[in-house]
Amino acid sequence: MKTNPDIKTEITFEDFKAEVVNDYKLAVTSRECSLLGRREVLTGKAKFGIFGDGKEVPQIAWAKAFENGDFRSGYYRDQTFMMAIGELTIEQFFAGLYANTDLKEEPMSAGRQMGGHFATHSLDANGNWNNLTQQKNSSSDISPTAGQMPRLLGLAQASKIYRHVDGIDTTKFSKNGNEIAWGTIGNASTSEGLFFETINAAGVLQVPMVVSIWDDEYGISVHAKHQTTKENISEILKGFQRDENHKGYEIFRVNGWNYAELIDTYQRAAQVSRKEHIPVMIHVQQLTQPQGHSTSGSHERYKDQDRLAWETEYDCNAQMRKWMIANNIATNEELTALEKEIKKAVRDGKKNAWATFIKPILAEKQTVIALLENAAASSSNGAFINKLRNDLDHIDEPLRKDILSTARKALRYLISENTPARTALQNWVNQYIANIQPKYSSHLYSESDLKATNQNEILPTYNSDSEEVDGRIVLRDNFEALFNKYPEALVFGEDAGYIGDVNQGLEGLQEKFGELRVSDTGIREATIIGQGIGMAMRGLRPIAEIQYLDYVMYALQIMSDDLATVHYRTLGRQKAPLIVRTRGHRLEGIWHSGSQMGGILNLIRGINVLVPRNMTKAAGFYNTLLESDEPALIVECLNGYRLKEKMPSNIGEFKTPVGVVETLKEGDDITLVSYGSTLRLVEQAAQELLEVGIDAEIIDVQSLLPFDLNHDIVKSITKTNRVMVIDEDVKGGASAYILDQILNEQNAFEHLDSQPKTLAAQPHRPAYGSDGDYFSKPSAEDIFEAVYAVMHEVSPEDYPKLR
Ligand SMILES: Cc1ncc(C[n+]2csc(CCOP(=O)(O)OP(=O)(O)O)c2C)c(N)n1
Ligand SMILES: [Mg+2]
Repeated sequence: MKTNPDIKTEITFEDFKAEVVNDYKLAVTSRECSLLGRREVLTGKAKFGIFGDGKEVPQIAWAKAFENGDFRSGYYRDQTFMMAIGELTIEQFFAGLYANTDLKEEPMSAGRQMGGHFATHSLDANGNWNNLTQQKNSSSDISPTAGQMPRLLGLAQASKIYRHVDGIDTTKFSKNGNEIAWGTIGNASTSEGLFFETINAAGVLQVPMVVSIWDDEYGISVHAKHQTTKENISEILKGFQRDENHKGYEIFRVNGWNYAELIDTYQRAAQVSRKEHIPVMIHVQQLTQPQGHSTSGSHERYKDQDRLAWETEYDCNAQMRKWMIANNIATNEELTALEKEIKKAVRDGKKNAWATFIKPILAEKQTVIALLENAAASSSNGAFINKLRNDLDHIDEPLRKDILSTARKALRYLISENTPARTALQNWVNQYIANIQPKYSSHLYSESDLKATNQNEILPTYNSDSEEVDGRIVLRDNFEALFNKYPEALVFGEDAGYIGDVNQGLEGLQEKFGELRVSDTGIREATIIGQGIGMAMRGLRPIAEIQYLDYVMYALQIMSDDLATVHYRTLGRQKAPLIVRTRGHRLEGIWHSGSQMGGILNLIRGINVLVPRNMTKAAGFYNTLLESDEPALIVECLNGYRLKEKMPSNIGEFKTPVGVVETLKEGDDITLVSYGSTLRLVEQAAQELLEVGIDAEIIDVQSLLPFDLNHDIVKSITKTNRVMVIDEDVKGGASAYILDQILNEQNAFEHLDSQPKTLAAQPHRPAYGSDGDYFSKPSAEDIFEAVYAVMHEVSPEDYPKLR
């Protein structure tokens, strides 16, 4: 069941009628899914439902303009569109509602996302690209309102890059940049900053992006008068309209219940955007929400009688039906018969989806019942186990949780018995967890051959006449080599283009590679990341620069909600191997100290977080990441650009491994663990400690996510039996993360003779100036004294109290 996109060619009235009837069929099918979906939630078969009712007809018009190669970035109302492009069946709709973990049944997310969050597959099961030009593409949805907007910008920008940049292999990604990125957003969500930031940026960039605003006057219960100035988003965005002298947008307005006008509008929008590469806004007004916002509440609570009556009359499906009868496309009787047929088809589809979902679970239940019966028969606690068995047996439609928790509880009754039945149950529980846990936890990172941790180290090489240069020169020359090697690589950010970034790591590269590949952006961190996510999803290799680590905060929401979850939430069927470049650590002042590592680290699981201590290490990370298929945040040391480093002779080739630590100094007394700029202070303190007879070992973490995969830190601790983590972040930040890894993942506890320590900053942000820094973050003296105090505790005679 799809809409026929080919409405531009000459057709007979009979063909036309058939097509309209088919569209109506789609609209009603989608509506029936919504109605039945709500009932499934209310009767407890599904947890939560949010549906596309009231938005059916415009989505069919949109689907007719949507071509192979195009991308959607939308939100939870778009089920009709997904059905109309042939990417969502009735069965799949319900499989999503039930959270079926089988990707074949639930292709949107294998049950990881609640229903209404749509996606297509850009990658095959091995992580290889499908040919995106031969399929209709939907980037995977996220729930935060307007969170789909930044990515939309990048999806559109990719077309511009593909049309204008030479040398890229576009086979799987683009046909001369003809693809449109289509966005959808609810009227209320246009109040979000991300919406305005994206709209402005797309106007500046002039990219083929068509945004539809589904306007039903409400955002849950909150009326447009609380959301939008003048209660009209296209009215207030009028200034974006292009004219003879200025580039800008084409803005359309159309009523969401007017089938014929909708089709015409979407055709015109597509034509102008595809051909001229301009952004378009379609304000689809007068939409309704027949069942209210979601299954969590009813709209009768906040809509008055007049509004409810208006919504019944102007329901887009009802209006389409009326129009079809008025225009002799179908009779009332024909449509009634069709509607009956559709109701049955949806009911049948729902039943099939449920049967498919529950079948394996019922088999698992029977297995456990049998195991429990055996266990009960041979156990002195048989009565208790039988009770568990009977309770499980009474659950007709169990969750996996019911089955597994019953089996685990039964094991407690068998602790002191050594029977084959117990072993069988133990084996089943272990095997079940091994099989089922990945359904919920796999694919946070790449599982393909290209995964970052598969990239082996290649050391930088040096000639006898290798020069000592400023660190930024190593970076710059390395970027130049990379841009030569990868025509699909590009970098963009504030001041990244014309001047070659604030620290000159991209100096001269815009001249060499052009303004599309090395570009300046507006001050808009979230959409800089969005550009990167969208372009990476379409096969390019973007490097998005966030000027300073402190301003990653503006981008953090989208990195956390979107970038970090792409691969996970699609079970590895979409990826965005974006590299985020930033600089931080040990500058001075509340918003220029770049220390908030713990917050970042904990919010972006799914992204590699790399903290190179110098520019050669940093360059090596870029080289590694470009060979991999994973996203990463690389934090360069802000105070390292002018420090001298030897220029490697294999620039662009050497690779810093991900997840591997480096020992910077060997020693026997204590292991000091740190990263980034703080290491220089640790090294200084370690030298001074030698003078009082304390020989510390220093380890550079380099890679916070993933963390020390070889467990080298605990190997060091088996020698020193002491450990201290030193960090410029607040206490409980990155240092707590590192210590948790050392204690819980590496089991360092049994090798420790002293309390494991962390040394971190004051709980406030660092004050300005060198003294502000000295009294806010750990200093070399702080480190010296903290280590000395550990040794004092070990041997007060050898290390008498310092102060
Ligand atoms: C950032 C964020 N804030 C709040 C929510 C909760 N929420 C979900 S949908 C919604 C209303 C959206 O209304 P609108 O954009 O008009 O879309 P509609 O549901 O009406 O189609 C809200 C407040 C959310 N998902 N994300
Ligand atoms: Mg709304």
